[in-house]
Amino acid sequence: MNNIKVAAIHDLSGVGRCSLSVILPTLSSMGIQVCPVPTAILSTHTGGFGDVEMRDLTDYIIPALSHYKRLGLSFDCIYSGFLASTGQIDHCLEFFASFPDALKVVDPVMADHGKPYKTCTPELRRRMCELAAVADIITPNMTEAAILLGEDPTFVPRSSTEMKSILVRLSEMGPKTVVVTSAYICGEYLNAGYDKEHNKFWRVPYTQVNAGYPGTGDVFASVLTGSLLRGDSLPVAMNRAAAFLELAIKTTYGYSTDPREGILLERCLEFLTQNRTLCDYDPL
Ligand code: PXL
Repeated sequence: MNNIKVAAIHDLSGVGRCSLSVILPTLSSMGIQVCPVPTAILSTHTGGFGDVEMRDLTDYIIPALSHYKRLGLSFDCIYSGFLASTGQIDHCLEFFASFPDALKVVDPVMADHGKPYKTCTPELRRRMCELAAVADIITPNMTEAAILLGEDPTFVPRSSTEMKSILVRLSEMGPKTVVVTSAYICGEYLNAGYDKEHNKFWRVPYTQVNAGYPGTGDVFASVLTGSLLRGDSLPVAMNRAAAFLELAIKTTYGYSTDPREGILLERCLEFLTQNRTLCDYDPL
Protein backbone atom coordinates (compact mmCIF):
# COMPACT_ATOMS: atom_id res chain seq x y z
CA MET A 1 0.00 0.00 0.00
CA ASN A 2 2.99 2.32 0.38
CA ASN A 3 4.59 4.14 -2.52
CA ILE A 4 1.92 3.29 -5.09
CA LYS A 5 2.98 4.97 -8.32
CA VAL A 6 0.75 6.00 -11.22
CA ALA A 7 1.98 7.29 -14.59
CA ALA A 8 -0.76 9.73 -15.66
CA ILE A 9 -0.82 10.41 -19.41
CA HIS A 10 -3.11 13.44 -19.60
CA ASP A 11 -2.97 17.11 -20.58
CA LEU A 12 -2.15 19.96 -18.24
CA SER A 13 -4.74 22.74 -18.49
CA GLY A 14 -3.74 25.90 -16.64
CA VAL A 15 -7.23 27.17 -15.77
CA GLY A 16 -10.50 25.32 -15.27
CA ARG A 17 -9.63 22.45 -12.89
CA CYS A 18 -9.46 19.43 -15.15
CA SER A 19 -7.02 16.71 -16.22
CA LEU A 20 -3.62 16.80 -14.44
CA SER A 21 -4.63 19.85 -12.39
CA VAL A 22 -7.21 17.68 -10.58
CA ILE A 23 -5.64 14.24 -11.01
CA LEU A 24 -2.52 15.22 -9.06
CA PRO A 25 -4.24 16.54 -5.89
CA THR A 26 -6.92 13.85 -5.98
CA LEU A 27 -4.55 10.88 -6.09
CA SER A 28 -2.04 12.58 -3.76
CA SER A 29 -4.82 12.97 -1.16
CA MET A 30 -5.36 9.23 -1.44
CA GLY A 31 -1.70 8.62 -0.64
CA ILE A 32 -0.75 7.76 -4.21
CA GLN A 33 2.18 9.21 -6.13
CA VAL A 34 1.32 10.64 -9.55
CA CYS A 35 4.05 10.79 -12.19
CA PRO A 36 2.59 13.15 -14.80
CA VAL A 37 3.26 12.49 -18.47
CA PRO A 38 1.73 15.62 -20.07
CA THR A 39 0.22 15.09 -23.52
CA ALA A 40 -0.26 18.82 -24.10
CA ILE A 41 -0.16 22.09 -22.22
CA LEU A 42 -3.19 24.34 -22.56
CA SER A 43 -3.87 27.79 -21.15
CA THR A 44 -7.39 26.63 -20.19
CA HIS A 45 -9.56 23.60 -20.95
CA THR A 46 -11.47 23.69 -24.22
CA GLY A 47 -14.93 24.20 -22.68
CA GLY A 48 -15.80 27.86 -22.99
CA PHE A 49 -12.73 30.07 -22.55
CA GLY A 50 -12.41 31.01 -26.25
CA ASP A 51 -9.16 30.65 -28.19
CA VAL A 52 -6.98 28.32 -26.16
CA GLU A 53 -3.19 28.52 -26.26
CA MET A 54 -1.97 24.94 -26.72
CA ARG A 55 1.36 23.14 -27.10
CA ASP A 56 1.15 19.56 -28.27
CA LEU A 57 3.71 17.37 -26.47
CA THR A 58 3.44 14.32 -28.72
CA ASP A 59 7.22 14.27 -29.25
CA TYR A 60 7.85 14.29 -25.47
CA ILE A 61 6.11 11.07 -24.45
CA ILE A 62 8.40 8.40 -25.96
CA PRO A 63 11.68 10.08 -24.88
CA ALA A 64 10.23 10.32 -21.33
CA LEU A 65 9.26 6.63 -21.49
CA SER A 66 12.78 5.72 -22.68
CA HIS A 67 14.25 7.59 -19.71
CA TYR A 68 12.00 5.71 -17.27
CA LYS A 69 13.03 2.41 -18.88
CA ARG A 70 16.75 3.31 -18.63
CA LEU A 71 16.17 4.03 -14.93
CA GLY A 72 14.48 0.63 -14.50
CA LEU A 73 11.42 2.31 -12.97
CA SER A 74 8.15 0.47 -12.51
CA PHE A 75 4.61 1.80 -12.20
CA ASP A 76 1.64 0.22 -10.42
CA CYS A 77 -0.73 1.81 -12.86
CA ILE A 78 -0.71 3.56 -16.24
CA TYR A 79 -3.69 5.88 -16.52
CA SER A 80 -4.48 7.67 -19.78
CA GLY A 81 -7.03 10.42 -20.47
CA PHE A 82 -7.33 13.39 -22.83
CA LEU A 83 -5.05 12.85 -25.84
CA ALA A 84 -4.07 15.72 -28.12
CA SER A 85 -3.46 13.64 -31.26
CA THR A 86 -4.10 10.12 -32.52
CA GLY A 87 -0.30 9.58 -32.57
CA GLN A 88 -0.43 9.75 -28.79
CA ILE A 89 -2.51 6.56 -28.80
CA ASP A 90 0.55 4.70 -30.15
CA HIS A 91 2.56 6.20 -27.31
CA CYS A 92 0.03 5.07 -24.71
CA LEU A 93 0.09 1.58 -26.26
CA GLU A 94 3.89 1.62 -25.93
CA PHE A 95 3.65 2.74 -22.28
CA PHE A 96 1.19 -0.09 -21.57
CA ALA A 97 3.41 -2.66 -23.31
CA SER A 98 6.50 -1.44 -21.41
CA PHE A 99 4.93 -2.06 -17.98
CA PRO A 100 2.90 -5.26 -18.43
CA ASP A 101 2.29 -5.69 -14.68
CA ALA A 102 0.76 -2.23 -14.27
CA LEU A 103 -3.00 -1.75 -14.02
CA LYS A 104 -4.05 -0.15 -17.31
CA VAL A 105 -6.78 2.47 -16.92
CA VAL A 106 -8.17 4.24 -19.99
CA ASP A 107 -10.50 7.20 -19.58
CA PRO A 108 -11.55 7.66 -23.22
CA VAL A 109 -12.00 11.43 -23.04
CA MET A 110 -13.86 12.36 -26.25
CA ALA A 111 -17.30 13.77 -25.45
CA ASP A 112 -19.94 14.70 -22.89
CA HIS A 113 -23.66 15.51 -22.63
CA GLY A 114 -24.41 13.82 -25.98
CA LYS A 115 -21.83 15.90 -27.88
CA PRO A 116 -18.31 14.98 -29.10
CA TYR A 117 -15.54 17.45 -28.18
CA LYS A 118 -13.99 19.43 -31.08
CA THR A 119 -10.93 17.16 -30.84
CA CYS A 120 -13.02 13.98 -31.39
CA THR A 121 -12.43 12.96 -35.02
CA PRO A 122 -13.53 9.60 -36.52
CA GLU A 123 -9.84 8.62 -36.44
CA LEU A 124 -9.60 9.42 -32.70
CA ARG A 125 -12.70 7.30 -32.04
CA ARG A 126 -11.29 4.35 -33.99
CA ARG A 127 -7.93 4.54 -32.26
CA MET A 128 -9.50 5.07 -28.82
CA CYS A 129 -11.23 1.70 -29.36
CA GLU A 130 -7.75 0.16 -29.88
CA LEU A 131 -6.59 1.65 -26.59
CA ALA A 132 -9.72 0.49 -24.77
CA ALA A 133 -9.08 -3.02 -26.13
CA VAL A 134 -5.83 -3.38 -24.16
CA ALA A 135 -7.08 -1.65 -20.99
CA ASP A 136 -7.96 -3.43 -17.73
CA ILE A 137 -10.45 -0.70 -16.84
CA ILE A 138 -12.30 1.88 -18.94
CA THR A 139 -14.33 4.77 -17.54
CA PRO A 140 -16.38 6.35 -20.36
CA ASN A 141 -19.27 8.67 -19.61
CA MET A 142 -22.56 7.66 -21.29
CA THR A 143 -21.79 9.75 -24.41
CA GLU A 144 -18.32 8.21 -24.78
CA ALA A 145 -19.74 4.73 -24.20
CA ALA A 146 -22.16 5.27 -27.11
CA ILE A 147 -19.37 6.63 -29.34
CA LEU A 148 -17.05 3.68 -28.54
CA LEU A 149 -19.86 1.29 -29.51
CA GLY A 150 -20.59 3.15 -32.76
CA GLU A 151 -24.00 4.28 -31.50
CA ASP A 152 -25.39 7.79 -31.77
CA PRO A 153 -23.71 10.00 -29.09
CA THR A 154 -27.14 10.93 -27.72
CA PHE A 155 -28.09 7.27 -27.12
CA VAL A 156 -29.79 6.76 -23.74
CA PRO A 157 -30.44 3.26 -22.33
CA ARG A 158 -34.08 2.82 -21.31
CA SER A 159 -33.67 0.09 -18.70
CA SER A 160 -31.15 -1.72 -16.49
CA THR A 161 -31.18 -4.56 -19.02
CA GLU A 162 -30.18 -2.18 -21.81
CA MET A 163 -27.48 -0.67 -19.56
CA LYS A 164 -26.11 -4.14 -18.81
CA SER A 165 -25.95 -4.87 -22.52
CA ILE A 166 -23.92 -1.65 -23.04
CA LEU A 167 -21.51 -2.70 -20.28
CA VAL A 168 -21.10 -6.20 -21.68
CA ARG A 169 -20.53 -4.92 -25.24
CA LEU A 170 -17.86 -2.52 -23.94
CA SER A 171 -16.18 -5.33 -21.97
CA GLU A 172 -16.19 -7.47 -25.13
CA MET A 173 -13.90 -4.86 -26.67
CA GLY A 174 -11.26 -6.02 -24.12
CA PRO A 175 -11.38 -4.48 -20.62
CA LYS A 176 -12.38 -6.69 -17.70
CA THR A 177 -13.84 -3.77 -15.76
CA VAL A 178 -16.15 -1.15 -17.28
CA VAL A 179 -17.61 1.82 -15.42
CA VAL A 180 -20.00 4.08 -17.31
CA THR A 181 -20.62 7.42 -15.62
CA SER A 182 -23.53 9.88 -15.95
CA ALA A 183 -26.14 7.39 -17.15
CA TYR A 184 -29.79 8.40 -16.87
CA ILE A 185 -32.12 5.43 -16.63
CA CYS A 186 -35.84 5.53 -15.85
CA GLY A 187 -35.66 8.96 -14.20
CA GLU A 188 -32.53 8.19 -12.17
CA TYR A 189 -28.92 9.33 -12.56
CA LEU A 190 -26.39 6.61 -11.88
CA ASN A 191 -22.93 5.24 -12.50
CA ALA A 192 -22.99 1.66 -13.75
CA GLY A 193 -20.18 -0.86 -13.41
CA TYR A 194 -19.40 -4.34 -14.70
CA ASP A 195 -16.85 -6.76 -13.29
CA LYS A 196 -16.45 -9.32 -16.08
CA GLU A 197 -14.32 -11.71 -13.98
CA HIS A 198 -17.06 -12.16 -11.36
CA ASN A 199 -19.91 -11.41 -13.79
CA LYS A 200 -21.27 -8.75 -11.41
CA PHE A 201 -23.10 -5.54 -12.34
CA TRP A 202 -23.22 -2.59 -9.93
CA ARG A 203 -25.07 0.69 -9.70
CA VAL A 204 -24.35 3.80 -7.64
CA PRO A 205 -27.12 6.42 -7.98
CA TYR A 206 -26.47 10.12 -7.42
CA THR A 207 -28.45 13.35 -7.35
CA GLN A 208 -27.89 15.68 -10.28
CA VAL A 209 -27.23 19.37 -9.73
CA ASN A 210 -28.45 21.89 -12.32
CA ALA A 211 -24.93 22.92 -13.46
CA GLY A 212 -22.21 21.24 -15.48
CA TYR A 213 -18.58 21.45 -14.39
CA PRO A 214 -15.54 20.41 -16.44
CA GLY A 215 -13.10 17.90 -14.99
CA THR A 216 -15.67 15.84 -13.11
CA GLY A 217 -14.94 12.80 -15.29
CA ASP A 218 -11.24 13.17 -14.49
CA VAL A 219 -11.98 13.33 -10.76
CA PHE A 220 -14.31 10.32 -10.94
CA ALA A 221 -11.77 8.17 -12.81
CA SER A 222 -8.95 9.27 -10.48
CA VAL A 223 -10.85 8.43 -7.26
CA LEU A 224 -11.99 5.13 -8.78
CA THR A 225 -8.41 4.26 -9.78
CA GLY A 226 -6.93 5.33 -6.45
CA SER A 227 -9.56 3.40 -4.53
CA LEU A 228 -8.97 0.19 -6.53
CA LEU A 229 -5.19 0.59 -6.16
CA ARG A 230 -5.69 0.83 -2.39
CA GLY A 231 -7.54 -2.49 -2.43
CA ASP A 232 -11.21 -1.45 -2.47
CA SER A 233 -13.71 -3.60 -4.38
CA LEU A 234 -15.31 -2.24 -7.58
CA PRO A 235 -18.62 -1.15 -5.94
CA VAL A 236 -16.79 0.54 -3.04
CA ALA A 237 -14.47 2.34 -5.48
CA MET A 238 -17.48 3.48 -7.56
CA ASN A 239 -19.22 4.58 -4.34
CA ARG A 240 -16.15 6.55 -3.18
CA ALA A 241 -15.82 8.31 -6.55
CA ALA A 242 -19.54 9.15 -6.72
CA ALA A 243 -19.74 10.29 -3.07
CA PHE A 244 -16.71 12.55 -3.48
CA LEU A 245 -18.06 14.09 -6.68
CA GLU A 246 -21.48 14.68 -5.14
CA LEU A 247 -19.82 16.44 -2.20
CA ALA A 248 -17.60 18.55 -4.47
CA ILE A 249 -20.33 19.42 -6.97
CA LYS A 250 -22.89 20.40 -4.32
CA THR A 251 -20.27 22.42 -2.44
CA THR A 252 -19.37 24.25 -5.65
CA TYR A 253 -23.00 24.83 -6.61
CA GLY A 254 -23.61 26.46 -3.23
CA TYR A 255 -20.89 29.06 -3.88
CA SER A 256 -22.24 30.03 -7.36
CA THR A 257 -18.75 30.21 -8.86
CA ASP A 258 -18.19 30.39 -12.64
CA PRO A 259 -18.90 26.78 -13.78
CA ARG A 260 -16.03 27.00 -16.28
CA GLU A 261 -13.62 27.06 -13.33
CA GLY A 262 -14.67 23.56 -12.31
CA ILE A 263 -15.37 22.13 -8.86
CA LEU A 264 -14.00 23.55 -5.60
CA LEU A 265 -11.74 20.55 -5.21
CA GLU A 266 -9.43 22.13 -2.62
CA ARG A 267 -12.25 22.45 -0.07
CA CYS A 268 -13.25 18.81 -0.34
CA LEU A 269 -10.03 16.76 -0.48
CA GLU A 270 -10.30 15.92 3.22
CA PHE A 271 -13.03 13.40 2.32
CA LEU A 272 -10.45 11.39 0.38
CA THR A 273 -7.83 11.55 3.13
CA GLN A 274 -10.34 10.11 5.62
CA ASN A 275 -10.85 6.92 3.57
CA ARG A 276 -14.24 6.17 5.15
CA THR A 277 -15.94 2.80 4.88
CA LEU A 278 -18.79 3.07 2.35
CA CYS A 279 -21.68 0.83 1.35
CA ASP A 280 -24.09 2.90 -0.82
CA TYR A 281 -24.22 0.61 -3.83
CA ASP A 282 -26.57 -2.01 -5.25
CA PRO A 283 -26.58 -4.67 -7.91
CA LEU A 284 -27.64 -3.17 -11.28
O1 PXL B 1 -11.94 16.97 -18.45
C1 PXL B 1 -11.76 16.57 -19.76
C2 PXL B 1 -10.84 17.50 -20.50
C3 PXL B 1 -9.48 17.30 -20.43
N1 PXL B 1 -8.61 18.09 -21.07
C4 PXL B 1 -9.05 19.15 -21.80
C5 PXL B 1 -10.42 19.41 -21.92
C6 PXL B 1 -11.33 18.57 -21.25
C7 PXL B 1 -12.76 18.83 -21.36
O2 PXL B 1 -13.23 19.83 -21.84
O3 PXL B 1 -10.82 20.47 -22.63
C8 PXL B 1 -8.07 20.02 -22.48
